Amino acid sequence: MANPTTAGKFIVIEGLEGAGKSSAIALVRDFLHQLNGAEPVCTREPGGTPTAEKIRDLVKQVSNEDPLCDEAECLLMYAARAQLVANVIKPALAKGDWVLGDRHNLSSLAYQGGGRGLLPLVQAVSRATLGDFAPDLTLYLDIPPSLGLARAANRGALDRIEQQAIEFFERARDTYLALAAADANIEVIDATQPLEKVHADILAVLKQRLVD
Ligand code: Z5A
Repeated sequence: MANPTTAGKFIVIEGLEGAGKSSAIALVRDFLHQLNGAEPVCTREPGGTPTAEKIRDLVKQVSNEDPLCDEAECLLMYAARAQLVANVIKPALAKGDWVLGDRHNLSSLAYQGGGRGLLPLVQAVSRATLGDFAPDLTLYLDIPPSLGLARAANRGALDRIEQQAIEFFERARDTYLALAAADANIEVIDATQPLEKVHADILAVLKQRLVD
């Protein structure tokens, strides 16, 4: 591919449950491999380091004896993210590697900020833990929650966050869209389209933002 960018960048895929992140990540990973001649470092959030994966288990499990309160959920998301950024993402970027993230800070703004109504807490913890650190490009796969949850319904038992009422996901989607409208580094992809069209739109954005 012509004119590859040499310094590593941090690319993130975001979207509600069932938006199609898994196949989008495979597509972007292949694109970056072709562009740079090397696989990007792939991360997922919450998770991606041994400590952050333990936190992932904590936030996903249902406990009737000790239900996770919204503030603890928010702080745990940032504890996991701080570990991942410090021990994986920043070292990889410093080496010149590309990093491809399955979710990042925008998920906390959407789910904990919009969904849980904790935006001031999310913004304060985000500033305190990440400072100005942010992805170079985020692809937000936009889908109405009713469609996303229907697509994801066949995947077995729902975790604690997946069990939230549809209004929670609607608030999260509204927040995703509002933040995307205000940030030139977030591209919205219409994920209600057939998969081939979603992928064509993703490749068009990647070519325009990373190659042209
Ligand atoms: N969370 C949070 O609250 N705060 C945070 O800061 C962070 C996360 C970082 C992580 O769960 C949970 O944590 C998540 C947000 C919260 N909870 N929720 N809800 P996860 O990592 O286990 O799950 P996920 O990230 O939500 O989902 P996923 O499984 O990784 O991917 P997906 O995008 O939801 O779905 P998919 O597997 O790619 O696609 C679903 C199905 O739809 C599949 O069968 C596809 O073949 C099909 N599909 C996909 N695209 C299409 C199109 N275009 N047409 C037709 N069918 C399609």
